[in-house]
Amino acid sequence: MGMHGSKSRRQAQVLMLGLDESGKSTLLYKLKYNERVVTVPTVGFNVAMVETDRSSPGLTVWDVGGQKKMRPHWKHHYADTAGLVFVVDSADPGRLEEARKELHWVIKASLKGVPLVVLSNKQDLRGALSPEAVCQMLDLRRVCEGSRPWFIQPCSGITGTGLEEGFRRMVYLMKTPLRQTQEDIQVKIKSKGFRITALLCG
Ligand SMILES: Nc1nc2c(ncn2[C@@H]2O[C@H](COP(=O)(O)OP(=O)(O)OP(=O)(O)O)[C@@H](O)[C@H]2O)c(=O)[nH]1
Ligand SMILES: [Mg+2]
Repeated sequence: MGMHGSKSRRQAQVLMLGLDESGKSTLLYKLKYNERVVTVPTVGFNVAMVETDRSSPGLTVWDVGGQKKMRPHWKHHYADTAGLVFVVDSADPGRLEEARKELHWVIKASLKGVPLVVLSNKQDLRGALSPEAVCQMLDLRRVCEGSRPWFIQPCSGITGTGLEEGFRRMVYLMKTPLRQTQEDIQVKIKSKGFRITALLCG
């Protein structure tokens, strides 16, 4: 799947949320341009079209600022959202409870049934929590169980590792009925040289 610029393809809207500093803008630039950029906190949003394989819609990814003062604006982006990407800083466990609250707030209030991909970002940093640990701290299984397809993907917005996989997974979840994804339970993914197990759907 080439994650490059797109012109006249069908588009599906993907909303990318997460706390400030989780790395949303960094990873979007890396995915789209394969460039490392010096970011500033996003006030408002960035938007980028990300191409997928020919049989799938392209993705229009909305990266909305995550600072506290920006979070009340998240809801203005819910309409027409076909997929939610929630980014967390896996190397900052002290903020995972705040991330959990914000994520639960978003998906309990709205975006019913919309597929969720959690990007367990900053895996390049020493001491980054594994996706399984992040999954537990976000209480993902319980909050998504039976109601939405979901996946947690380890990644790094700096090295680019795991980014295409995460968005490819989003395309898969958008195209696949919930029942089928529930059967597709254990997906082996590689992280930091170890085989780890990520759970697909609750
Ligand atoms: N080591 C490391 N640093 C990262 C990674 N992703 C982002 N960063 C750094 O984290 C900081 C915040 O990144 P941003 O992309 O601006 O974060 P953001 O989520 O867009 O923040 P807001 O726009 O305020 O919501 C920057 O200093 C990035 O260089 C990563 O995967 N690894
Ligand atoms: Mg940003």
